[in-house]
Amino acid sequence: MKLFDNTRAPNPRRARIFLAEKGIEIPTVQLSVVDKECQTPEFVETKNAMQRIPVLELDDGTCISESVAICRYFEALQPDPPLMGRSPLEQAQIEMWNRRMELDLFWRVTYAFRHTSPAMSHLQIPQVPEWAEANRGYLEEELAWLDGEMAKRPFIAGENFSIADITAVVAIDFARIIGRRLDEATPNLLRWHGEIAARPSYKA
Ligand SMILES: N[C@@H](CCC(=O)N[C@@H](CS)C(=O)NCC(=O)O)C(=O)O
Repeated sequence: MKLFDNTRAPNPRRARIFLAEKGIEIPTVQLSVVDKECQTPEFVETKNAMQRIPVLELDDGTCISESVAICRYFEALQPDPPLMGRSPLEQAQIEMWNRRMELDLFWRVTYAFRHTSPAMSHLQIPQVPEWAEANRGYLEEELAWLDGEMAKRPFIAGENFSIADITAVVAIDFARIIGRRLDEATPNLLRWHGEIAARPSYKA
């Protein structure tokens, strides 16, 4: 199998960190997002009609896209260490937190970036700067709220590292591209980020 990837793009990084936590190594094929290599007829026809990476291609040619679906596949193939929960309750809680991190954090940053960056103007059509600005505001609210949550527990979804930490750390790192870095205003998030960044998988 192989992973269609880009080392600078945030969604593929989610899959790479997940794989690193599992100790799984697979070959990657690097595609350029800005050069529209996810939009070639061959890619759209045979890899992902949604024109997005990451994509996992299995040895029989089956392709799985969507970061979480790729993670789910590896979680089922290799349950240890568990990153998506074991008990029904853990699974539901991690799912809840991962969705929150994706919808209310990751996508806020993505919209703020894609709707203002000149580098994205040929990919994000139309760009709506007001939508970017609105998402910057929502992002600030989300970071303040999440800081309060992280005063209560070590990891995003509870006592253990999970896919929700991966989504959150990738989103927060991605926010640098819009000039937003964590600071002392969110000390609990800073503590959490420092611990996540110390894990070997962070460099994946
Ligand atoms: N929901 C998808 C989103 C994937 C996505 O947006 N990937 C970006 C790279 S971070 C991409 O391929 N963009 C290509 C483009 O905009 O043309 C997932 O979770 O995998």
